[in-house]
Amino acid sequence: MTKQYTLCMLVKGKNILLGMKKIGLGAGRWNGFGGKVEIGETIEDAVKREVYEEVGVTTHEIEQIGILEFSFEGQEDVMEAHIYKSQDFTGEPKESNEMRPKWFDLHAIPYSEMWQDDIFWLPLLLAGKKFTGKFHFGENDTILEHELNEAQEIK
Ligand code: 6U4
Repeated sequence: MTKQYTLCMLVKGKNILLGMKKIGLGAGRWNGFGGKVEIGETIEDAVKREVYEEVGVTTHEIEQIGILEFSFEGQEDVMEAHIYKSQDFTGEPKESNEMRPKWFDLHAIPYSEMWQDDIFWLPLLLAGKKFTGKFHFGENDTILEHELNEAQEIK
């Protein structure tokens, strides 16, 4: 089954706000903010809710950048991650039970402590490009196969 998730990258000037995931999927890695889309909620509402819940920041404008499918060897469920960017948000980033936030210079993004797919698509997002793709993971969340394409618009 395909389940919908959100993932939002918060960018201000030359910096990006990432969160060290403390629990659950991707724990121990720096990540954007997001989670499952709940029943009865639009994807945009889910992005805004998760960003607020995880880091205490209110997003005013969000832009859809891509859709990525994440799958894992031996698991039927596919994560359909809706990737967003926001450069217009307010509020002081605050640690939550899920995330410990930290600002990073755009030239010092900690890719070696992030999901392995991020180095493929985050540079595109930061360059103002849109994309769709698929990443299939094996043991230790290592990429076994992937495909990534730039897109004019995301439907
Ligand atoms: P629960 O446990 O129901 O509260 P929820 O907080 O809704 O879960 P969570 O945090 O487990 O969901 O969602 C996973 C988050 O991790 C989403 O924002 C998507 C993100 N994510 C998953 N796989 C990823 C990957 N390969 N690369 C990446 N982010 C990923 O950059």
